[in-house]
Amino acid sequence: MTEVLTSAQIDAYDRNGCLVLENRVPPRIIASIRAEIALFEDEARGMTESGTRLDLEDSHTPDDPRIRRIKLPHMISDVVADLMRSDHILGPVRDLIGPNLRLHTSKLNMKSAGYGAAVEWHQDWAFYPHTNDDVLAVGVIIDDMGLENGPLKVFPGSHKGPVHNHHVDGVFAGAMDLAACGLDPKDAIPLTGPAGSISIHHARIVHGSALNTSDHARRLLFYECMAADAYPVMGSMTSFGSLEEYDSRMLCGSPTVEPRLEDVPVRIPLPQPERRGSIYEIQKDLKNRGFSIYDNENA
Ligand SMILES: O=C(O)CCC(=O)C(=O)O
Repeated sequence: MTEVLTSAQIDAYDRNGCLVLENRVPPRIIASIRAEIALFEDEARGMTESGTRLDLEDSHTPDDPRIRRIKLPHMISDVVADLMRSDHILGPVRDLIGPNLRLHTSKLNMKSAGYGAAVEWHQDWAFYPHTNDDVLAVGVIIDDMGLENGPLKVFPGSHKGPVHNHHVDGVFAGAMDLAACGLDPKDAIPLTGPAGSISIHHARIVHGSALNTSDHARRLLFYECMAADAYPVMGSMTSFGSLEEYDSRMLCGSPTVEPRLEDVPVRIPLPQPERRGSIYEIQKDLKNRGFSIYDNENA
């Protein structure tokens, strides 16, 4: 018995490591999230550097505010927190990885019209390996996501492959060199859909997205979560101070202190680069960039 997904959708997720569910979040919730974003845009005016709530584009100035990411939006926006705990999000996730779910993190990637930053190719799993790979990210599409505005792109089936090298000169750089990993960007597919759709991608799938050079925004709200019995491997970028704090991240079902151990490939994201912070900062140390050499058409 499933709540939302058909067996064909579950098979497709298993095979490809990704899914798009169109029109999953009601328009009134999307409208409320857009209204919240406008408040954060006001907050960014006058800021000179990224802070605990907002990650700013390199081209940001206090007079021309440019937000790259709203950090941990579920902690600073009730509408984002309520959506996270709703069946709109948790229904399909329970169908894929079971009834006991824990939040890893949330983030709202802004990718604004004309300049929104690229995210280099990577596997989330390279940042936070766990004892099993029932770990995924739900992306809530806030603006229509098409080929032109830097959609999330994935390599279908790559979630069943290796965890690729995300190090440069022996330091974790949060991104992979596609050519060195034997992958051709032409094999990546875009996860497009109208606002209110959700994408789901497996933590091991190779993915990334190009600059948004179009004239309309591409805002994507991520909830990253895992089965409650997936525990971070030591050295993972998942941190938790105490079991109580870890269990406060339960989204539904029951926590456990018995991790499920599966035969999954792991590379530890250590040593960490001196430049800490968001994925955008960590990826600055890359030598070979995927998205400066491939445009939206062929990336
Ligand atoms: O916003 C995107 O297009 C990709 C984001 C992503 O993969 C990440 O933040 O880890």
